[in-house]
Amino acid sequence: MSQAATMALRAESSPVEAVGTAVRDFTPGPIAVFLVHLVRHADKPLLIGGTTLVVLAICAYAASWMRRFPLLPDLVFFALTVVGLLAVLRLPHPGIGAPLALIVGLITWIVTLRLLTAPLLGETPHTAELDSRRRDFLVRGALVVGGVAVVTVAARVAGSGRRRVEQARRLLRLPVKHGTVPVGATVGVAGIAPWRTPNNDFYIIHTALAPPSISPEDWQLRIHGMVDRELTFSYQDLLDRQLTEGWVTLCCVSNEVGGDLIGNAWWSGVLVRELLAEAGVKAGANAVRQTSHDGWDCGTPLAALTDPKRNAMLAVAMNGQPLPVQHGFPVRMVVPGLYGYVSACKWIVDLEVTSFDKFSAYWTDRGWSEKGPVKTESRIDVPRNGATVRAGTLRVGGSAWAQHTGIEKVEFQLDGGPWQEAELGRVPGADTWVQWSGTADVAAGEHRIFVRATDSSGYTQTPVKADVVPNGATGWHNIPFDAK
Ligand SMILES: Nc1nc2c(c(=O)[nH]1)N[C@H]1C(S)=C(S)[C@@H](COP(=O)(O)O)O[C@H]1N2
Ligand SMILES: [Mo]
Repeated sequence: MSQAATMALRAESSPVEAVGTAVRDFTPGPIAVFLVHLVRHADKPLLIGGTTLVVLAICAYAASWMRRFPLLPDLVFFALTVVGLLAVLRLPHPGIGAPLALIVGLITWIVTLRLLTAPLLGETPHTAELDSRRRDFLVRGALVVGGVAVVTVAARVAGSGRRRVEQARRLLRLPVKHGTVPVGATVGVAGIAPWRTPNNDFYIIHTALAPPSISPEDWQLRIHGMVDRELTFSYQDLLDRQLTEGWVTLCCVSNEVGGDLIGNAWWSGVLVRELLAEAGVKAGANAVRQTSHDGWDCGTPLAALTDPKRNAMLAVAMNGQPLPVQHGFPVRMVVPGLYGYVSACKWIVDLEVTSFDKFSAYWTDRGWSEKGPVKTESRIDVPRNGATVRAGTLRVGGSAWAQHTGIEKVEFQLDGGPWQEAELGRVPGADTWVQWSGTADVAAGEHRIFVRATDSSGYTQTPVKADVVPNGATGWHNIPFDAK
């Protein structure tokens, strides 16, 4: 009921989400990492579903004691409401909707429980009377179920803040290009991840249980801290400026060797270095703390944002579309060459110019490194892990990346034989991934293929395996396959 009321009231986040968030925040670092990074998309359904189940179980249990302690369910639910309120109030933007929804939920619970159980309570009846009491109970039960259904439908019809923001997003017409995939970027081996990642396939990583709903007209970015003058920008302020556009590959520090937490898109936005220059960065600063509307934060080296050769931008569009809500609508940061957890703040609202010794950010508090430059990596996309292929000449291929350094060479190796140099797709700069392809002769039987990349600094990927914690996995991606 609280959930339904949340929808009706267009609240930002529901009480269940708030409790889920609190559970997440009070979970020790390694377990939080497990939830957010390893369970990936499933962590939110798990937390929200888990919280709902626990609440339902507690309510059911309390109700089963009602005959003996008539006030117990009310007390228990009151306690749950207080927990919910505390959880909601510790959110960065609690709003009025969620607390209201909790109170609606409390009243609903008390009323429905009385309504439902009235026929069952009281003196133990004679068998004749029992039937009519049961019927009465069933009728009341049906009424409650019907009531909940009506309210839920009404809440949906009333619409949510989320849908309003989705609508505002759809109506936006931004002066941006769609980006044309450069000729030669694709090496033409079926099965390699597309060079441009469509928005719908782009990996999603964030700690928010529900992405914040921010209308462009409500959005503001504040730049403050070690600056000569504090500045505030509206969405329109950004659009009124000269927009920068370009291809940048974004990847996640928790991408395992061979993993798919990586995507390449055409981004459009405003260069942060221009905004920082207008604010006037004071001597002694070396970091920028970026904070999102939902309170997540990350620390980025100031130099990466002010470097005239690195186009760090406040992006408003992705592949020619206004940013999808999941990817940070209306504005997010994109910094070539840094892992997302130290740079790619979505739903960004605050830039504080500061120094690394003065703060620590969300993931650094949980055991990840303060600095997160992207590590040079490569991946085999074809053949697939464990595939069965036809014996003879085999086309192999995949992707390699060393954002902002550039990929110089990719080599593959079959069954411990010599390393063979792969052909590379042509890319417009150093900030994107590169497709690679090659040809191998395979006899019938079991095989294993390895890949390794060398970047433009001359570094060749190490075979030494490292875990994703604290600053990115290393090792050579390799997969087994069969030829017949
Ligand atoms: N507000 C917010 N921004 C965030 C995060 C987050 O949890 N909250 N996660 C970061 C991480 S770890 C990564 S890898 C990228 C992922 O961006 P994407 O979901 O658009 O692919 O967003 C970054 N920005
Ligand atoms: Mo990430």
